[in-house]
Amino acid sequence: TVTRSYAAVDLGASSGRVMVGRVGPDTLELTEAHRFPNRPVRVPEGLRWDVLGLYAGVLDGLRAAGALGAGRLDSVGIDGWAVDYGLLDADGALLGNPVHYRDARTEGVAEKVWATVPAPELYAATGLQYAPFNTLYQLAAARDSAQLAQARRLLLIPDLMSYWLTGVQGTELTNASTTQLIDPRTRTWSADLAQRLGVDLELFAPLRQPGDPAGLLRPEVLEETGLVGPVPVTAVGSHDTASAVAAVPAAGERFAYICTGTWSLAGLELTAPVLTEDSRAANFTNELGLDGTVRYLRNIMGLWLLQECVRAWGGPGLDGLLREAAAAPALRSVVDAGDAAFLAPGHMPERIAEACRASGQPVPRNPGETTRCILDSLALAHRRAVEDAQRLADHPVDVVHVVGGGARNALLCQLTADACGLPVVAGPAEAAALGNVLVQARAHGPAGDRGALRDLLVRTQPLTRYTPGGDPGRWREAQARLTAPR
Ligand code: LFR
Repeated sequence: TVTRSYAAVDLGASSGRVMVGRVGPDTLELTEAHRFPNRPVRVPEGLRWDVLGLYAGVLDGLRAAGALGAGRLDSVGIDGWAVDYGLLDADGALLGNPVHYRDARTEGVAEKVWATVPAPELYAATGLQYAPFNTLYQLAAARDSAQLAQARRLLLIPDLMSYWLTGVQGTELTNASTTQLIDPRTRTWSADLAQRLGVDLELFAPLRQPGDPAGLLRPEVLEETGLVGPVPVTAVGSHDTASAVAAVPAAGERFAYICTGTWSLAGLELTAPVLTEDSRAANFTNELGLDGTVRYLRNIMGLWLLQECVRAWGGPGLDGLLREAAAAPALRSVVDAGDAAFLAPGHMPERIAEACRASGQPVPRNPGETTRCILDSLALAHRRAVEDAQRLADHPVDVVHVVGGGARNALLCQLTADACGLPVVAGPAEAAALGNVLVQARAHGPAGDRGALRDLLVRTQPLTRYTPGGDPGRWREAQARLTAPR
């Protein structure tokens, strides 16, 4: 039997990594080849991504990935965070540093867009939740900029990396669905919407599906990385959340998932979008997934709240904080982890304290208590999202899968099980990289449906089960503190 090697480039908001996945009929092994920081940079014009640094990290990673297997790779796939993009001029050169989705430029922009296309109509046409950073609002914010006037092409970040590696341009569908310019029923551009909002769809390179070929590594890239050509690049679910959902080790359909990391993305995998007014009011999104699926989910601030506190506290170790949090009083104070007030970087402990004060709850007294407040609040937000999704989509579940970095956080997983009143299956932590690898493996090996991919995960990945416990009434009471009129 053959075992093949695939490199998964997975770009997160705080770090990038290149993993090598070895896949055979009964094997799925992931090895980290290289990890590098992704640090947003604040310049006078705002918050920007260091996209050249990121690309350099990708090249270093591919070199390290090759070194693990004598320079040979069967394919490379790239996934990353959504919505952000680079603009290219008529020569194909990058125009400026891509803007960070946490930049303030989109403040107040949505209202202007809604004056042309009212929010309910926008939701009915795209199924996308309201988030200030959706590409559509970013483009509206940039409307009169010199840069956009000069731009001939827009590439989402993973597509930009892919272009630099291969010279070939494309727009991968799962990530394209986060632009708010795709109709989730037809799974293609909404020309009508684009026209009404003055977005030139010619800016976008042709759509490609997960599994499609996306070019070959350029000779210069082979030389720089020491890889032996030809090495194909394969489109994967290039939205990291799409790759992570592809790696949820579920059996059957009655499951919810929570992809945890900088964000918590909590919801369901569906076969058709939910475009009702109730769904809009609950701010659920219909992003596109593999094989005609819809990722019906809600964005929750996630471990960003903790990452930002840790940064403010000067970087204490996570283990110590989690021990103190486990010993701290439970559900003493909770905040609304979906609140956009937590979106921007900076002063996170103060902002959490302020939210506790404003809702008449005790202010956490130390980092341990603040950490407990964050984890309780995340579990509470997970509970709400899992409950709301089941009701709005009329799709009941028996289990919650926690994948991504938070799957390693035992306290968060147990609290999530307790809050949801459902068993939690935690793992894999590297779900995005695994989903990336599996889609490549499917494109280059024997075909398998999503069920077969998930079955391989269940057979090969270590998973941890958490049984719900405690008094469910306490979570209802905590939720009421956030929703009570004051
Ligand atoms: C997670 C993620 C989310 C998206 C946010 C911004 O990494 O991709 O799915 O809403 O980042 O792009």
